[in-house]
Amino acid sequence: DTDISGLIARAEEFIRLCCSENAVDRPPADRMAEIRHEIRQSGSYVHTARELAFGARVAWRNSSRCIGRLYWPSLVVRDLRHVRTAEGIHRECVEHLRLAYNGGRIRPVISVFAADGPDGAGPRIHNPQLIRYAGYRGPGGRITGDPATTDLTDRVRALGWPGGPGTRFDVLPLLVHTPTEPPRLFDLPPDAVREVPLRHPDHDWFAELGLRWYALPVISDMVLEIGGIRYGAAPFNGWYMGTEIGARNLVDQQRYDLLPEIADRMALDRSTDRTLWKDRALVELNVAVLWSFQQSGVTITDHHTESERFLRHLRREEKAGRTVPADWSWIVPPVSGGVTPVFHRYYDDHESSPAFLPPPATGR
Ligand code: HEM
Ligand code: NRG
Repeated sequence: DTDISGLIARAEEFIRLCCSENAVDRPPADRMAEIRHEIRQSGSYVHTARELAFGARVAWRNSSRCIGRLYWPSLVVRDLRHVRTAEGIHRECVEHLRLAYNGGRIRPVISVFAADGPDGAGPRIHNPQLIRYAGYRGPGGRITGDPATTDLTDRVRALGWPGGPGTRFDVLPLLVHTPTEPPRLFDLPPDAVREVPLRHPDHDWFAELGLRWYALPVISDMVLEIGGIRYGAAPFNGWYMGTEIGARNLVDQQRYDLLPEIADRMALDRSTDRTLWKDRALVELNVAVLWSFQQSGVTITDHHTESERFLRHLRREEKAGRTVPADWSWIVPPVSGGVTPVFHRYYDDHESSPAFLPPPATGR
């Protein structure tokens, strides 16, 4: 059976990696014999806790789009493979938010729920992140909230979500699907959803815009693949780099599209691109994001610091004899690219395993 031999080959590759980085408790030949036996008996195999923790950390290390990889060895791995019910997943996601937030001193955490098995997919979280704002479709194609989530918002409404208060920043419920239950919705308790109101250190009018963002980016729809085993529900977080919020989420024309409003408050001339009104508004918005998170005591990083750290990461990995796969177009920050050191070089990019894979297109 090609499935079986394919899985054995992926497992072997992974166990070899564990061995070469001293993440094994037993001679790898013994462990492989056990895995082969288990796969032939059941069609799958179960990672040890140590293999899981190492595999999750290496999946982060292999994420070629991530600039934040310096701290990969310290990822906190929550082994929740025994959790299979929608209710259990919701409960542990709420606990994840609390543990990761840690009073504002954010810790990188991953919660790994039950894996896919030989007879089909395991649990899935359909939200792209545990915390996201709703995007409500209104009359005339106008959208209230985050236009990136209109499809998910439609979907949870069709499943019975009554909708939030109707602000631009209503937090969506979790949509959890397990093999044994219909899709289920869960509200997040408000005290688990920490947010930062956005203000500007020099412009009082900025607070009047009523902008905010959530503290924790927890990606929840990617598949963690380790040694041929797929964990379809494995939400993970680090902390934000300011530009993700201040140069993309609040700025992209297909997102909150706020530059015109900010430029008008700054009394900039928008009659021509050549006044650089977009650039000037962009800088002040990014100042506001970084300053507000800092004032609220919530971990955030700026793109200059994070670029330096990433180069440190490259040097450290090369010293350890490893190449660092990296995707230039994702690593270079969306503002001031050329004044960060990550801009001025090329990178190797290649797919490696363990990995975080994009969500399977066939949503259940
Ligand atoms: C992508 C920063 C932690 C895995 C990114 C991006 C940034 C970033 C700026 C690009 C996002 C975008 O342009 O939309 C950071 C920072 C972290 C951190 C500052 C702080 C510790 C983590 C952790 C993991 C991770 C803990 C996994 C365990 C990824 C992956 C992507 C990514 C898989 C690509 C996402 C995609 O394809 O959509 N990260 N990250 N990162 N990061 Fe990190
Ligand atoms: N750009 C997305 C988040 C993507 C991942 N970024 C991180 N990941 N910082 C956004 O919400 O803006 N992380 O695990 O910390």
